[in-house]
Amino acid sequence: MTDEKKTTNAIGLTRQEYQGSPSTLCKGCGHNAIVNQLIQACYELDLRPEDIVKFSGIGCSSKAPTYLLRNSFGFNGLHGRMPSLALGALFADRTLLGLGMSGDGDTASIGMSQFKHICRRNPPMLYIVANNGVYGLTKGQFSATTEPGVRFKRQGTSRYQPVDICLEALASNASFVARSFAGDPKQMRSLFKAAFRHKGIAVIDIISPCVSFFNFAQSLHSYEYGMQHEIPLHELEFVPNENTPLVLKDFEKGTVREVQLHDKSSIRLKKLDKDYDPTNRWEAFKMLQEAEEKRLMVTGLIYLDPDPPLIFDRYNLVEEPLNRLPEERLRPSRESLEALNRSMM
Ligand SMILES: Cc1ncc(C[n+]2csc(CCOP(=O)(O)OP(=O)(O)O)c2C)c(N)n1
Ligand code: SF4
Ligand SMILES: [Mg+2]
Repeated sequence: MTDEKKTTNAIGLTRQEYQGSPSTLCKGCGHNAIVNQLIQACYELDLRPEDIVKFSGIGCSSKAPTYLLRNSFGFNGLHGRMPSLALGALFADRTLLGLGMSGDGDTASIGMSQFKHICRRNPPMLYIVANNGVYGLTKGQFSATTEPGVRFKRQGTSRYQPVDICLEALASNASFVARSFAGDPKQMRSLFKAAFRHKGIAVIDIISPCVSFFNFAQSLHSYEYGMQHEIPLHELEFVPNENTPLVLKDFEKGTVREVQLHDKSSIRLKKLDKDYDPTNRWEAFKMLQEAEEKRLMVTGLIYLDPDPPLIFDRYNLVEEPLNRLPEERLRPSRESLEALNRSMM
């Protein structure tokens, strides 16, 4: 046995035990790089696979949950309908943590309305959009995130302004919004760890090149463009709770900002070029708008509300998960139904 196979984390699991079936995606596909970092983040965070529930829609990106966490529950839904599936399942069992994986077609084309509504509801879930700017599974049609002017072999040219997934998430009140690049494994891993610890939905838009249909050097979704043009907002590090001070620290001599999450773990952000405060929603809008105008690939933690209400906090729910309640406790009594009917007369 190799050392990696023997080494276990704090709950006694090896990295291998976080893997799934072998990938059937193309060699070099960005989605594979995302899966690898998800496996690593879950392993390093000591998450129990049985406490995670995976969701996806349709697309190469939506196949990806099969390649990790073989012992987790998983639901593969209809194209663009992952959010309603996820909300239902997470509402039924609120001991679980959601991991959703979708594509730019699945989220920003057919699934846009569902996406916006799950953002505003804030369930406990990491929602990844593996954004390659193309429909990969159906062999290369342009999607809602393709930049205008690009010529595809068979589909012609995309004519419209692209949808910015981070802007849409922010406008829909998502409580954690980030962008990353499949060619930047360290940043992805830190963001995934922070996202798993976040209280609510964490939307991460990951530029994830499709090497078979849209990896042209001039495309904003290619490896070459990302490698040459990625502009990280900051250097990110996730700090587990035991080392974290209880206050929100500001820049220390203009270099490091620590943003604390609700469980007292934190994200340490090392300033690179400019000061950037990810807890300021207006600053996030402005930054995204400027990046879009100048066609910049800005990555990092874009927005964070460290302690937002979860969807469950807005309902008067019993303590136990709904899926464990016996039928007699789920069924309203005859008297309560009659009272309800009377109240509506
Ligand atoms: C209702 C419906 N419409 C269309 C399709 C065909 N279809 C399957 S995957 C897909 C696009 C997937 O693109 P994306 O979500 O970007 O995933 P990728 O393959 O690029 O990772 C489409 C249009 C479908 N399966 N269901
Ligand atoms: S077609 Fe594109 S998106 Fe699909 S697996 Fe291949 S490289 Fe990845
Ligand atoms: Mg796609």
